[in-house]
This record gives sequence, C-alpha cells and structure tokens, in this order.
Amino acid sequence: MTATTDGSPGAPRPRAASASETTDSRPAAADVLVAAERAAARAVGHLLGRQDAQGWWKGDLETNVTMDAEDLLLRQFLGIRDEQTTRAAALFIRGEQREDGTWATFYGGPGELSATIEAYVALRLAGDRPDDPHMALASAWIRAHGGIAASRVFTRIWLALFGWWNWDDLPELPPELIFLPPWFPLNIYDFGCWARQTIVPLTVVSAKRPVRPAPFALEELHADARNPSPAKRLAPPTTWDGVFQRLDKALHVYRKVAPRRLRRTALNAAARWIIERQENDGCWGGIQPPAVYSVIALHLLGYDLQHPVMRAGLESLDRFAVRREDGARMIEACQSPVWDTCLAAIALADAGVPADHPSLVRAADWMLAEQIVRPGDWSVRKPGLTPGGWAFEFHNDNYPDTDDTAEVILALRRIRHPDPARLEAAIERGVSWSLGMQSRNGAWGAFDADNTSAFPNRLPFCDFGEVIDPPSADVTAHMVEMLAVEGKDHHPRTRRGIAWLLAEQEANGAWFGRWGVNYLYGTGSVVPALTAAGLPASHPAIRRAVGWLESVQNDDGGWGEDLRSYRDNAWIGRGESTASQTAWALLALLAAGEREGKAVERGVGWLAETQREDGSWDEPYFTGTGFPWDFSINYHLYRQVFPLTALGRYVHGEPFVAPAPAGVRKGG
Ligand code: R19
Repeated sequence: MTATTDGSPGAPRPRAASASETTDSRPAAADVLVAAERAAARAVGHLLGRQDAQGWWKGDLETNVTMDAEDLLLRQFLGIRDEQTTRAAALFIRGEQREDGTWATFYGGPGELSATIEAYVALRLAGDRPDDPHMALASAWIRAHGGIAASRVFTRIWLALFGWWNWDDLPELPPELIFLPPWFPLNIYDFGCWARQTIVPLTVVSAKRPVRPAPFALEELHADARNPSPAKRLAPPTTWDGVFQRLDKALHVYRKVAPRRLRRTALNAAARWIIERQENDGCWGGIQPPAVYSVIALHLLGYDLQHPVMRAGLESLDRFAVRREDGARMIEACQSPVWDTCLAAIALADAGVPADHPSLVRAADWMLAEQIVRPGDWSVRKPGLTPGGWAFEFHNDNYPDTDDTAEVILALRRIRHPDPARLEAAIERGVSWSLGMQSRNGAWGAFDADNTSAFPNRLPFCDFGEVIDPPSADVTAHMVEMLAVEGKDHHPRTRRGIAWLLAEQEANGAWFGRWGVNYLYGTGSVVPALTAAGLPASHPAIRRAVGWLESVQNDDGGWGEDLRSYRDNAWIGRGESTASQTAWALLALLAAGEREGKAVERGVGWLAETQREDGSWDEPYFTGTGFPWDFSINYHLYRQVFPLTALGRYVHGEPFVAPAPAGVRKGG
C-alpha cells in the first residue's frame, strides 16, 4: 500500500489562490477565505471522526413522535410491551411536547392532530393520567380540533386495533388487490414502493379487523363523545372524490359477500408477497411503517412470535431505536447509511482530502459491497434491465433508488481505490441501471420508473403523504450531474433529462425540492447539475436561479426556508438560516460562477461564523423531506456534509473530481 494520509503528497489538484497568496485588494474577501479554510479543516476533522470502523457514516434520522407511539402500540398489540421500553419511549415523547400541549411533526411547526393523538395514547399506555396537566392540555386541544374523527386514516387504524375506533368507519382495503395485474388501474405496482409495502400488509389487517382489549377508554379524545363518528356528506358522483367514495362504499358491501375461497387465496398471496420481501436483516423495505404492519399482518395470519420470520422481524424493529443521552429512546423511521456515506465522501474529497485517503478507501469498499445486483420490485416496470443500483439503507435490496445510485457513483468517482477495475465495473453497472430507470418523460423518480398514476391518490385510504413516486427535479438533477461526470453529457437520455429540468424551472427561477426543503434544495441540486452538463453560467436559466437565490438571502448572510413553504407560497425561500440550506444555496451559486460575488462571500462567512468549536454545526430545523408537509426529516448529518462540500468548493475554486487511474477510465 502506498496510501498517503497527511494530504501533502496527494494528487495535484486545481486550487484557487489561498488567502496568504491573494493579491485581492478587498480585505474582507481574504478574511473570508482564511475563515473558510479554517472551517473546512475543522469540519473535515469532525466528519472523519464520525466514520464507523466498517467505512460508513450514519447520522440519526429524526422525524416525529408517531414513530415512537406506534412502536408502543405495536408492542401492546402483540402483548410484548415491557416497562423499561415504555418508560424510555415515554421520556422521549414527553420531551417533545410543546407549551400548548401539542406535538408537531417538525421543529417549530404547528401542532398536528394525528401526532398529538398518537402521542397522547402512547403516554396513557405509559401510565400518564388524563387529568395530569400536560395530558389535559393535549386532550382539550385534540377535542377542539375535531377529535379522533378528524385524524388521518393511519391513526384511526391504530385506534381500531384496540376498539377505540370502529373498523366500519375506515376505508376498505381488500386483500384481493394483490390479484390486479400490473396493467390494471390501482394494482399495487401503481403505488410508490413505500406505500405498496404498507398497503399489502394493511389489506390483511383490514380483512381481519382485529380488536384487542383496550387497557383504558379514550372518550376524552372525541369532539362529541356521544357521536364519535359523525356521518360525512359524500361528494357529488360527478367528481373523482365522489366516485372513489362510492367505490369505497361498494367495497364495504363486497367485504360481506366476498367469496371465502377467493379471500383465503388472496390472504395467502399477501403473506407470500410479504415474506418474499423480508430483507436479510429481518426488516421490510428498511423503513419502519412497512415493517410494523408486516409483523402485525403475519401475526394475524397465524405466525407466532417465535416463528423465524417473526423473530427476525421483531429484532429488526429494535434496531430502529436510538438511545439518547438522557435515557430517552427515539425511533428512527428509517436509516440512512448509504446516503450519509456517499455525501460524506463527496464532502471530504471536495474539501481536499486525498483521493487515496484510507478513510475514503474504506468508504469505497463499504459502498462497493452495498451494490445491489439482484432484481427488485422496480423490475416489474423494467423487466429487461440489469440490476446495479444502491439503496438508502443498510439492508434494502428490493428497493434500490436512483438518487442514492447517482450520489454513490459521484462519490466513488472521487476515490482512488487499490482495485480500480473493480470500482470501474461497479460504476459501469450503476450507470447503466440508472439510464434504464429513466421515466418516459425524460426524468427520474426515486424507486420506480413511470410511477405516475393519478388513481392511488384518490383513494379515501390515501390521506397521508405521497403514495406515488413521480419524477422530481432533485433526483433528476443528481442523475444528470452523475451522467455528465461519467462523460455522458451528450447521451440522448441525459439531454432529455436536461430538457425536462429546464422546463420544470418555476417562474421565480427556482426548482421545487421533493426530498429536501424546499426550493433551496431543488435549486441547490439542479444548478450544479446543469453546469456540470455544460450549460454556461450565462444561460438564462442559471441567471434566473442566481437572481432568485440572491433575492432570498437572509440579512445574516445565510439562507433558510421554512417547511411551511410546502403549504404557503409566502414562505418560499424564507426562514431562519440553517447550515444545510445555506450550503445548498452556495453550491448553486458556486456552480454558477459566482465565487467572487458578494452573496457567496456573505454565505461562506455565515457558515464560518456559526460553526461550533468541534467543527460541527447546530441544526434544529428539519431540512429533509419524506413527504412534502406531511412527513419531515432532520437528517443529523446534513448540517455537516453539505456545509463542508460548499466550503471545500469555495476554497478550491471548483468541485473536485479525482481522475480514475490512467488506462482504466473510458472516454465519453
Ligand atoms: C434522498 C433519498 N431518497 C430518495 C430516499 C429517502 C428515504 C426517506 C425515508 C423514508 O422513510 C419513510 C417512508 C415512508 C413512510 C411512511 C408512509 C407513508 C404513507 C404510506 Br401509504 C406508507 C408509509 C410513513 O413514514 C415513512 C417513512 C433523500
């Protein structure tokens, strides 16, 4: 091994004049460069220190208390809830309650009815009493906001499991759904993969309608306890809502007359479908909700808790728990090691860590081993396509996504691996899988191609989050950037992606952020992609984006965008400055050739000033998006990887991409 570790004899690289050599007459700019170099060095140190010995990074994936409440309800349902877990979960849930008695689904957000109901019920399981002040405050707020009847379907399903809600007053999800062929409207492959994995087990639950004895009554959570489920007026039959409400009524009737043998066959098919999709680590889809419902469904179908499938499933659920310093137990909705690792590797490389640094090589080794080389649910729409993508989580082989695949390739390309041929082969497979996952409109969705049916969203069942996975600007941008770096900027598929992105730009010059908050994430993803693909900084689309970013910069020099921007246009581009969002704005401005501009200087200054002594940043605000508005994520590593990437590119003058060793890399 000839790895260099100290950075000095590493690969020669393009580098902007450092502060000491600068002849710039503006002292402010020189100061900012010094501060940026110092901040980047400290941030590198911090990030390197957080790598796991196996080569990956993983920050906590913080969401909201519905995860913790549902975990306790699941344990109650299965009869395995223990005092210690309950106490630790309740400690976390209580700590998240706000002054007004509510729980929000993101930091600083408004009280949210379903989350408040679920948290309240979980605390009652933990022994908190209805007349305790914090509980009375919560239940009064719940009643004033419509009570259980006004909560989302998922919440009412959880309550129905204990007789706190009537199964008849929930939308029907017939298990026969599993028989609909992939070309038929509303077949399971028309749903986004997360919804599909949730709906199949829920068809079993919906068919069985289990009711476990309730440990207490919940009358205090109804707006009108004498009439807990007030009849709703149907929409006119000439509207889509009206049509689907009537379809649901018909399904309630069908439930009573469904042929017994057909139903039994459907339940067996659902069980088989679920078991076939259990991952190697016992989980389902790497995300908590499908895992929870799959365990319940299999249990209802007679699998006892000692069955290997169930044991592995339950053990996998324990791995979503994060212990906090105060002993509180927080449940992650999902884990993000692949995503965090590729973003961390990009950040380190762009900050000047040598391409053969052991830390990067270890990360590359780990990422290479994570490549998915077998078909998954995506193959239903792309049957001829050779596998080769990456997923977001540790174990999610059924569901690689294009977003992770693009970023992993961008990371691998920056690393000099001792076995370059292996790296090259992995990238090549990843690139061709990515190209093959393009949707017909020229853009990319995350987990499936052409997952754009309008029907799933119309179902009364689907009142929460997204249930389809249509192409988005952020994912498409990551794909275009990766294809450009791989020398495919003139590939017809890349060109169509670029054309789609240009057409998606909003009138204000920004792009919508599907998986990050919000227009800052979209714009911070798209601009670097377009310039990587060869668009000149003078292109009108780039100029309009720069104009927008400059117009929404905060007085303190940073950028921030409140989650309310998903609901209310007045919040677009507005919010307290955060480290990750400031970094996204800077990535766009730097890619647009604005390095010497005032906006960049002030933004970099903000990052340098707000950095903590240990090289990290604080970020209470949620800047990750699971589903716009309905489900938000605080990725705890975003505050580190994005600022470092931005600082690195600022200091070094351009995004750095390590050349592959001579003789291996193929031309465009
Ligand atoms: C970019 C990488 N991304 C493309 C992947 C991001 C994955 C985010 C984590 C997803 O975690 C989830 C997923 C689904 C749910 C649900 C849920 C909602 C509606 C239905 Br129907 C089914 C499930 C609830 O919580 C989730 C968390 C960043």
